[in-house]
Amino acid sequence: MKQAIHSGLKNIRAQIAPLTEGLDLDMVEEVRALTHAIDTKLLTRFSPDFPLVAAICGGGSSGKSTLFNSLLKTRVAPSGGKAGLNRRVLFSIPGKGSLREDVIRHLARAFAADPLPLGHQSDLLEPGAPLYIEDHSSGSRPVLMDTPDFDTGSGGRYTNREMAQSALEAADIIIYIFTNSNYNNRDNTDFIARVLTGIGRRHCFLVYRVYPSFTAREVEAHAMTVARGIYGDEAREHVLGIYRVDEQNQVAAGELFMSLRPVRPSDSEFFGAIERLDRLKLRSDQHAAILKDTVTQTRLILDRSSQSLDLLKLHADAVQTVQSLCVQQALQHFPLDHVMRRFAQIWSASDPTAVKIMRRAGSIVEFPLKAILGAAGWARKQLSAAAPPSADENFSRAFDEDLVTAVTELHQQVLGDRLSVRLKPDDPVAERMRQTMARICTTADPPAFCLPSTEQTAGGGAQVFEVPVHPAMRPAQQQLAGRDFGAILKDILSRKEDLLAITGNMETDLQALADDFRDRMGVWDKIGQTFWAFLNVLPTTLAVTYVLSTGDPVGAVGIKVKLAGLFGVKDLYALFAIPATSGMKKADRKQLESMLGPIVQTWLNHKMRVVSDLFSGELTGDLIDRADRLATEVDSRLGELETALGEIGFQPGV
Ligand SMILES: Nc1nc2c(ncn2[C@@H]2O[C@H](COP(=O)(O)OP(=O)(O)OP(=O)(O)O)[C@@H](O)[C@H]2O)c(=O)[nH]1
Ligand SMILES: [Mg+2]
Repeated sequence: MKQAIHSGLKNIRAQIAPLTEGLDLDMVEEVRALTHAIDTKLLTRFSPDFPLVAAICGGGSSGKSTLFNSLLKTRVAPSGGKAGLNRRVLFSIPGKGSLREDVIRHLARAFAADPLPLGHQSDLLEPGAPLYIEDHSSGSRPVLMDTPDFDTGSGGRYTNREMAQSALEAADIIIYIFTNSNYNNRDNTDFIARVLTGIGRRHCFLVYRVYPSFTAREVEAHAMTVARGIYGDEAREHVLGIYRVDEQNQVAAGELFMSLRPVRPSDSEFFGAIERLDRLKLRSDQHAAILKDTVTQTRLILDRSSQSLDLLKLHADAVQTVQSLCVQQALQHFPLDHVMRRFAQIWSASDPTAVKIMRRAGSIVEFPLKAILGAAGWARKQLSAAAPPSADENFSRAFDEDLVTAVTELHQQVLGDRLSVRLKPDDPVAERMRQTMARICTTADPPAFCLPSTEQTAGGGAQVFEVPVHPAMRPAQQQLAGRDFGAILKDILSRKEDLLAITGNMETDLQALADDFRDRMGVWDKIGQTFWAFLNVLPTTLAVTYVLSTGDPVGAVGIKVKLAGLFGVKDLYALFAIPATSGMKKADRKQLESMLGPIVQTWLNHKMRVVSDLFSGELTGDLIDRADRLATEVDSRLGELETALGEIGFQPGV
């Protein structure tokens, strides 16, 4: 085998199981079969004179042990009695010395247990490691295997299937023996088909134990039913020979060995046929077939894994998005008094002296703001730190409600089977989700949400994405579910003061904002005066009427300030109700907007971050961290697998 292929296979072997386990992919059997084939069929390099391995298999009491004995002209394998007699595999191992050691080592890989020499016949009646006898005949007979049946059992469980499966997997060719009572048993042929044709199809001899009265035509017809059951349309290419064993009482009595007769004119005498098998050709054909199937199967697992990775990213994206929507919900009400007052203090502290004097005289506030203010003295009052108590109380209550609602919603969503993400169709997150879903839904095995009915359009033109929880994230979910929600809520509410505080960082940003405004205005122009007046009139008129909205606001007397949201959720607006009587001019309104925007944005940037960090810490952080780590790991494994397939350089279907 070429070095590159060998290294590619080793890499596939190393990556495939951790990849699918990490993603909790429902492909356990496929992965097992693949790694088993790589281990036992591809990575094992044996000498060219290594014998073929032929498994005699079939249903219970079909005559497997009798055939094994007949081929070897011995009576070591126990036969007769109840069906399901043999509980373990018996090998005939040819030769002596190094070849025998080679064979044993190779067979051990297939069975995960070293074959032991057969001590007593009755050992075969107990489950355990495979046993072997030595075959000292001359000629190049394959290693023969007498195997346990695969159809006895009760309650839907087959007693010996696992052992029978390992035997079939270890074989290069199969000798399938059947009787008139089980030749059309689909369950049996399905089983063989699954094991035999899963990775690297293998050829077979068919042996029909039949009444002497059956014609050759009948025997061939029944045998072809079996062949089609195993190989489907390719039956003829894979059947090496069809033989009949006529029922004979002397055989049952142990007086005679079975004798096999070719059924079709093209079939040659059985013993000669198995000795003459072109070992090298069979093995190299089989090797190529296994390699091809390995590549196809790896590609399939890789595709399913990358679909699952998309689902994982979609899930993590949905959690982040729901969280950012909940953060907005928690910040729906803005403590405008508080922030504006602080900003006004910062602003006035940096006033030039001349302005300070004039302001005290109350002469710089112009109409219509003068009318709203009522008296110039009002402005001075606003510069004291005390807030009007009623506004603060209102705000505090609204903030509590918002916070509890947001935390409850986030908690419920993150713990559910699916997340409902409600977005406007032109939202960039919606676009991203649509793209990911489209990619997932065009794969061979699309998940349930690809059904058109699950993409709903909700009221207000919003679109609801139903995003399922990724199976690999269940443990993180369960961990969160195990925590006391009341305690989480209490914890979050206890941080309320921190959430509302104007922290050092925000202070710095507000200061920078004030400097920026001043730079743009110049020291002593009319805009500057109006600006200052606005700053002071705003808290009383707008305090708790601020609403954060993702919708396009309608309303004649509102001021709408467009803001940047979190995680790209767009169309975020702060809405301020302006008293209809204020008689504000369009130009004033424009200016008010340009002033409010940056202040609200500064507050929002800080608070979104703080609330978001709090929600991450209490609710979503672990899940998102795990999803991120897994996604990184899976990405790298997928890359390794692509490289490995490139090294093998074998295109499926070629
Ligand atoms: N009459 C007759 N009986 C046979 C013939 N071949 C096998 N038998 C009998 O069929 C029964 C089952 O044979 P076994 O060789 O033990 O069958 P097996 O497939 O190994 O059975 P398990 O190991 O139990 O799965 C025994 O009683 C055999 O003597 C035959 O050619 N003619
Ligand atoms: Mg048997």
